[in-house]
Amino acid sequence: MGGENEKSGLRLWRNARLATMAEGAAGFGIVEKGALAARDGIIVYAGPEADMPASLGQGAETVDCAGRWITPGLIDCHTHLVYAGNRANEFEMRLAGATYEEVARAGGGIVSSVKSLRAASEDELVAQTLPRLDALMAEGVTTVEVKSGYGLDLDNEKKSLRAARLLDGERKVTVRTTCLAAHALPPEAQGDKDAFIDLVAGTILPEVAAEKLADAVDGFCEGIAFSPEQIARVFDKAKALGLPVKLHADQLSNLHGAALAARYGALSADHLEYTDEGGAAAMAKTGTVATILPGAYYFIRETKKPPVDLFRRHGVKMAVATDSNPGTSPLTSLLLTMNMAATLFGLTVDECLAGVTREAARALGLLDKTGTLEAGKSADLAIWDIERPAELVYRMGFNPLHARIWRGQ
Ligand code: DI6
Ligand code: FE
Repeated sequence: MGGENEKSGLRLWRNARLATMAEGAAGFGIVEKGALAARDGIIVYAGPEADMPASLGQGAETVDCAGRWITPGLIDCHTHLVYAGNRANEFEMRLAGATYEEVARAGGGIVSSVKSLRAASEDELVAQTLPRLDALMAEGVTTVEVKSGYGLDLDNEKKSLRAARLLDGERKVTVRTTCLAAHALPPEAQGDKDAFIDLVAGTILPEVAAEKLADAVDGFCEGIAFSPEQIARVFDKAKALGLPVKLHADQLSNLHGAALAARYGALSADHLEYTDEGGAAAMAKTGTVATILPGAYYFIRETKKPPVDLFRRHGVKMAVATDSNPGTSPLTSLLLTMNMAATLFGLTVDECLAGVTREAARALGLLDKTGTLEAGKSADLAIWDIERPAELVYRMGFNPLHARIWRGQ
């Protein structure tokens, strides 16, 4: 693959089966005998090879896909990928009977990751994060969202977000950053949640916005974290700064976080195990995506499932993500995540695949740029050695990726 060909800008993948995942297309938007052409990293054609304009075939650097499947590059729209160390010790505590909330209240949990992150330099954070990013990318991920939330003071939140911003200089992948300063109460706040929210809304968010370190703002609305009123103050500031919001909502109890997120026109509300019908209806009204995170459900042995049927009935779109984090979801496989979403929550194969492509793009506000195989979008592709799309959801611990293409390369 010569540099000259790449400079000519036109690339063609032919003899492929496409799952375009285009909105409204039935059953994955399948195109048998398909072809996809991209110019300068942007898709200019995706459809039947027989219908492709002849001009696109001429002078293009051409790849014969030998009947392999092409899907949109996968998108992990909810991760806490930047952290230091790990919490295998807490895993052992939980195996001995402690719950996630008990571990958190005993000074473990998020706060122990805060200690480790504060002690790490920006370079160390990047170095510790890259293997996790590589694991995601090895399964065809071309876009990943990365949250802060283990810094919990101005300098360390900024350090986390800067580390996240550095990742896409190190790898061929799109990184979107989210400021999750309202994740947990740091020890120095001495129990004063309102004062900490003052710091988040008054200092951290404005500085992060001024330095353009975050693409969105998130919060953790939960008994062990922040109340709906406190989150509302964070969201008011985010809106004033022009940043879209998303929320960790109703994960361990129903504080009506889904409805709160919807009220602010959030891109997504995430987790949602305890969300009720009012929450689902509110999300439908504002087009807030429900991000389903089966890794956390599995790992903390939650038993309450997110109300998938309510989301379907109300027409709420569902994304599926790893929630990759050291405490509740040390998971760096979107393929396994899809299997969990299907096996644990009953998502269909179509819903799983849409959840890690089109709907994940929607949850990041990127649907106009990626997430489906359609002209005008970035040529972010995953090419698979499979016979049918269901294999991507069906297998556990096997990676059939043949090639990963990011922005046409
Ligand atoms: N919910 C989660 O599952 C993660 N954060 C959150 O708000 C847990 C993060 C951690 O335990 O480190
Ligand atoms: Fe999370």
